Amino acid sequence: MPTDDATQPCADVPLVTTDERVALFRLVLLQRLFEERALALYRQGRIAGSFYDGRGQEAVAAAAGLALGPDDVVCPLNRELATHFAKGVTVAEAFRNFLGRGDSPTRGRDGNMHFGVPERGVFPLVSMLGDLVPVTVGAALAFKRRDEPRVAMTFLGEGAFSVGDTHEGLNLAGVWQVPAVFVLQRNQFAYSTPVERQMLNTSLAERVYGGWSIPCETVDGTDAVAAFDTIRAAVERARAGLGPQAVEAVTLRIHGHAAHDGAAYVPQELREAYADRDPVERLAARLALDGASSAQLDQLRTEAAAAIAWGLEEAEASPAPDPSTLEDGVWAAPLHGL
Ligand SMILES: Cc1ncc(C[n+]2csc(CCOP(=O)(O)OP(=O)(O)O)c2C)c(N)n1
Repeated sequence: MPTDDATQPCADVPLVTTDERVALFRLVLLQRLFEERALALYRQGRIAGSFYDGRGQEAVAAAAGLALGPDDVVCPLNRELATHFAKGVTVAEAFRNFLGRGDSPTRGRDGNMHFGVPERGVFPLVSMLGDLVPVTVGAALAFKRRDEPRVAMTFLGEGAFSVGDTHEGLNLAGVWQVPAVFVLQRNQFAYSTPVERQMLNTSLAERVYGGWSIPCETVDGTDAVAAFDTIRAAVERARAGLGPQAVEAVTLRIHGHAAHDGAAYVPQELREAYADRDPVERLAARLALDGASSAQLDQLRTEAAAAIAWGLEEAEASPAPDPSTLEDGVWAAPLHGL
């Protein structure tokens, strides 16, 4: 059974508490520990396909998820597990998906991050860069037309800025003044391409404001508290009818594009610049400054580790997909003569 009792870690607890900084810490820890565990599973051959993680980006994923209300919707990318958790996706559900289980969100069709739980406001990932922008704008347009006080959010990396759908979607968001929030994950690279080799004006905030008059603040993406304040303000402005909003979060993607990529292209100076800016440890230091004792911080780390272990155990007990369901959800146009 889900429980809020801090002494009883449980995979099925939505992890938002009244203390937002503690909630943020729980979320960044969950993403960090989940991904470390999942990477080990991938290396053991237990996760099919490839494996992508968001090390270095957890603060923004957590902040964005926590800034949303229960009726808001979000289209996360592949480095935003903390956003899923903030919206109530459980650790067990996420592990089931990665392990390709029959009762996972994608019912075993995907062994990775192309999943969502739409009834909790999390739309599944579409891999084509930029394609979630028009999806988000469409959801926000529906909220506006129905006069509902809801917000739609999505994330974009630098790579999405070279795709037409992004620009078409942002343009319409501006023209229609929809309640959408765009979180721009400026993690320095699109796959192995550094941002300055992809665009002349490397400020995503300037491009979004200059191109479509969408207000955009830039924030340190390794600082969960600053990211939360900034993203929450953007969400509330969008909800108040002030039109689409954006936040550019600057960080470094610590790992490569996926597990096969050792990120040898990241210059040493850049690595050094981020060496003491780990989002999880920065937030721990901030909590300590706020008065949290090391015993309290250790307790939160222990709870998060237990939630990961519990969720994985539950997922491992889940069944594999039933082969007789193989064609469920597959649509085929009848071809002439076949
Ligand atoms: C339209 C399209 N073109 C190419 C790709 C292949 N691709 C997958 S991820 C990626 C780079 C993404 O970079 P970015 O948006 O900066 O996100 P990051 O991986 O840094 O988080 C590319 C080119 C794709 N998924 N979609």
